[in-house]
Amino acid sequence: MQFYVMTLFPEMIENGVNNSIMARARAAGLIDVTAVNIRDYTLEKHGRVDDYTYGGGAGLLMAAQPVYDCCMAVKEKAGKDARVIYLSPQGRTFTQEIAEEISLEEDLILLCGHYEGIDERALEEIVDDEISMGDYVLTGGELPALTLIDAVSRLVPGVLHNENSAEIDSFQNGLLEYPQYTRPEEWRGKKVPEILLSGDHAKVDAWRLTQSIERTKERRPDLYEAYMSNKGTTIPEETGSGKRNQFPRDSGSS
Ligand code: 4GN
Repeated sequence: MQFYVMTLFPEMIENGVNNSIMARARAAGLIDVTAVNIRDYTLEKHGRVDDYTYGGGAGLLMAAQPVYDCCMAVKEKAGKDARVIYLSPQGRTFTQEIAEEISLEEDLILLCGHYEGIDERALEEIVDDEISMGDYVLTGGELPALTLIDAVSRLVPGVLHNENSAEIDSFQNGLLEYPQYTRPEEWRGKKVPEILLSGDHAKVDAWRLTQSIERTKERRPDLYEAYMSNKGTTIPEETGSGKRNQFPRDSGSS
């Protein structure tokens, strides 16, 4: 999967994907991330990309021209139909389900804004989808873009090494993760739950599911309600094509 990121701070993107699992996935050719500097496309003679807003008000806005021209140049490489996602507090809130849907794309273009935002006319021309990481405002869209790239990359087959990964399966059923332990068996007087040492996989699985359900009920009653009301519904099997790891609730529109 190929990500293109339109940004005024390409080094933020480079630094963000050059570590850990994303770096390994890039080296293996499973994903690639290309940061494109919007400033390289400005026609303004001093290299400016920002200007004052019509109607007044504080702060600067990114002008339409460099954003639009940058996007057209990226689409020459990514393909005319590549989906353009703008990261903004006004978008629909990102979820695991959206990550799964996006992971089916071959090429993706992410647009990062700065200052007070981007001229609405450029957004109207190029943006297919607007996504928010949550109800808070940041100085730029780069950290949300990196968050999206991370969440989507780990769903690309091969990136996590274990195709039917427990990590994938656990949030996939709409429940929070169960508690986990590694050596030593006892630490600061706290013992690892006995059942995890038993070697009885069926019992371990049952214990983990119970823990997940209790924890979800306690910490995320919204997820718990959704889980309980979907208990009788069928979770689609892996078909080898189409949607992977479908989130078993709320798969329609809202
Ligand atoms: C996205 C972008 C928060 C998010 C952002 C979010 C940059 N802040 N919640 N800041 O996903 C005005 C123009 C603010 C771009 C935007």
